[in-house]
Amino acid sequence: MQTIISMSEKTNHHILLEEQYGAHNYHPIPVVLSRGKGVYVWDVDGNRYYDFLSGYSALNQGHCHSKILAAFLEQAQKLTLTSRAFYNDMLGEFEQFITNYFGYDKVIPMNTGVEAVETAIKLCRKWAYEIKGISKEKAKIIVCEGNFHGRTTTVISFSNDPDSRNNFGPFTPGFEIIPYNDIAALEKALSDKNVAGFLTEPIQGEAGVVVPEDGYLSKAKQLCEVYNVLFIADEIQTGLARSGKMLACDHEKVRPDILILGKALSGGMMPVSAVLADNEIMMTLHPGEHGSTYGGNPLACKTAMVALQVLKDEKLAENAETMGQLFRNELNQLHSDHIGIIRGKGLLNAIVIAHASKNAAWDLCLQLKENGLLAKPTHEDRIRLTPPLIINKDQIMESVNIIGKSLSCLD
Ligand code: IF1
Repeated sequence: MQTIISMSEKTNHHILLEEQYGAHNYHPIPVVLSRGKGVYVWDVDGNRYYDFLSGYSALNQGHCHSKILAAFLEQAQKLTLTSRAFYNDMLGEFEQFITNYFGYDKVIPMNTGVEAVETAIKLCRKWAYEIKGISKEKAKIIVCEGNFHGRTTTVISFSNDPDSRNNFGPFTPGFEIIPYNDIAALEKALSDKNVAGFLTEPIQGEAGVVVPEDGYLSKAKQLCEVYNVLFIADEIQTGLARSGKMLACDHEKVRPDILILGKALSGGMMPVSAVLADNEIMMTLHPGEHGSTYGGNPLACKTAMVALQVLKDEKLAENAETMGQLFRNELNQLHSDHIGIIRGKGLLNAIVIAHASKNAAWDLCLQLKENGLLAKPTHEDRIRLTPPLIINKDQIMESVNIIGKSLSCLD
């Protein structure tokens, strides 16, 4: 059993419990958190940190947002789950709220992000056979290299990340991988009459915040219209104000045919995801053809409506835009030889470490932790930096100081 050294007794205790009794499918930064509020989290010894991971963008509204928490607690004492065997007084309200909020005819409420991605894939295939007229079992969905859409067997079937795929086969057919940010490759792939959809992240998160060139999304959408293919946007990580607009697709005024949301849809309270589309697509689904035990539960619906309202009331997209620009500018002002690339949109950013040794990003994250900021590498040389969208100027400046001070560990 691994012995954790130079950790407090409390920290060591919790880490060893996970070591002993939990599967080892993660390699966390060695810190044990016990409280969160706004942009901050505290560990079991009372040390405070800036949270620059934000639950992988599930905490856009900040930890334990008072209004979202109040709604959650109020509903939790009334009615949490009915299943879809019966109606309840929250689901219809939520469906009306979120379809008006994003401008679609209908929504399918789900729980985790990957369930919403799976739902979008099933919807796309149903539409392909029953509306577009593709031959049965022939529907193909185009995806991009470097994609991350979740970890179910079908979704990893179209991943090109060996860690996500190795020894999990056999895989689900019906997907073609093309290079990201490559319009020519997309047009070539779309010439296949069996193509039903193009599934993409507007900004690739796990790949290390890869922002496509301006115009990529709008040209991709136009091509999908020409070839009668559904443009499916996975905005689970990029959406809900993270990129400086309500949706990352909004930067190019692109309206996806199928919009996938998750993570911050509940403000970090519980898993809530959703798939939005218009009637031509949605009405291909009939009773008994898709569902989920917790999908659309009253607790999720109430929580999500308040979480969405907070994004607008607190102008979090605008704040993400201005604080993101400040953050990238201040990082540039560090003029550190260790920072190769700074990239991102809004408060979805990453740094790529120059001349990174094997553990450079990990070592930097350990130093950041010692200096009061939590982040985690996405790869050996890059670190995603995604604080809650409520962060203010002073907190950005203090965080950049912490990053600047910590970079010296790479000297
Ligand atoms: C882990 C990554 C981020 C997502 C996009 C769908 C999903 C995710 C664009 C699935 C989930 C999470 C999963 C979590 C870590 C985190 C992650 F590192 F895995 F890739 F954010 F980049 N589409 N991303 O980012 O949503 O089913 O998890 O609710 O699996 O370690 P989920």
